[in-house]
Amino acid sequence: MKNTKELYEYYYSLLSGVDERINKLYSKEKEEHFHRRLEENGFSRRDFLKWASFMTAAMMLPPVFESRIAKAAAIKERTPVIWLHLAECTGCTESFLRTRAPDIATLIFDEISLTYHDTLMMASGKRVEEHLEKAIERYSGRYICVIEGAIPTKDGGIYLRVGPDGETGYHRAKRVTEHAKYVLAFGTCASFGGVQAAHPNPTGAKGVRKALGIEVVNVPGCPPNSVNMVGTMLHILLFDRTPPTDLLYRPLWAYGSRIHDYCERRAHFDAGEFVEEWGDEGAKKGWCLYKMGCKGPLTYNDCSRYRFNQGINWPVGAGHGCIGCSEPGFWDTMAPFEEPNDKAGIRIPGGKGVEATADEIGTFVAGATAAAIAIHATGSIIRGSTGKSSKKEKE
Ligand code: FSX
Ligand code: SF4
Ligand code: F3S
Repeated sequence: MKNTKELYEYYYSLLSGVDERINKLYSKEKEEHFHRRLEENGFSRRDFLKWASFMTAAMMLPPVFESRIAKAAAIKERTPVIWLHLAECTGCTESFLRTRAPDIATLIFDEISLTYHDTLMMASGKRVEEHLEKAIERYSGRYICVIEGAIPTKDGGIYLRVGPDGETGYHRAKRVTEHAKYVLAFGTCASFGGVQAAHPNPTGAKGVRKALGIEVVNVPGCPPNSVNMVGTMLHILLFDRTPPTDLLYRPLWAYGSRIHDYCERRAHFDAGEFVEEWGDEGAKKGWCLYKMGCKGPLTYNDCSRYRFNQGINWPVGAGHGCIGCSEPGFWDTMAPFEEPNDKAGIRIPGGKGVEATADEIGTFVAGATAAAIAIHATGSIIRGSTGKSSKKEKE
């Protein structure tokens, strides 16, 4: 957003949009049915409101949205989701299944109907293919397509074949996204290619946007935390539009600040207290992991705020530096992951290397992240959210 007026107009349009949808969809029976299901699953109305309030804050929406999100989540339309797995490890689905309030989010997604999910479906083989065909035909132009995994593009995409007919991942992704209303790339692989695209990238793996030349909302991370996936999906379900993104097409509410900005070890960074060796006194005291290779100052993501596995822990909390897994090309550009940053080619100026003071490091980091920050500065002149994300775009 360029200024307060634009921000106001943006929120106002979201608000009137959601009010209009609530008015159109509202029925007492639907709402009661939803609350009955919550109760049956052991959740009180208060638990649900707490969840709605958490998601509102996570999506960086003003508190005026809380009650609307609660209402809209309870009476939402059924929106089919077709969820494909391409070249990846399935860690993104694993992370998604461990949502913060698993059963509330799961309940909501149950109700929106996950029509096709490669991993979670019981059926296999030909039956699955038929099911996919039917889903595409029946919900054409209405479904959300979620893609996990990169798309190998070299030699006609032969390095990834899926299903009983050996269809290439490229072909499958193309035909499913062609009829989707929104396309979401969950994980760094689907967003930017991920590990498959690491040098020398023998299969020509690319992120979905680049491989297919279509509009996609990227939700990177290897894996992304569940709040980012659930929030992005919720945003589309509730507002019928994609959230504003940065220039890498990542939702700004989730990727608008750095890991370093909200890190629980940040006070130690500022005080110049660093872990110097694995297992040393500093490590035991929870000091900053910058000298052990932490890429938190270079990485835009919100793991330091929301963590993983229902908010239990996250990489830096567990004692390892952030490896920058939500940034494009992180396998190549952020490695080596566990070496002090000067060995990773992230050098502190003035020849002081790791002996530099926190201030000097801070100044350097600010310089080193200038490019990334520029992406955000420009990106936050918000790439407007859209009501349709699958239309072709020029690469
Ligand atoms: Fe990639 Fe996701 Fe890393 Fe794994 O599906 S982002 S390898 S956690 O599983 O795509
Ligand atoms: Fe946290 Fe890493 Fe920043 Fe240190 S460098 S404060 S561990 S994000
Ligand atoms: Fe990835 Fe760093 Fe979060 S490594 S999981 S972006 S803390």
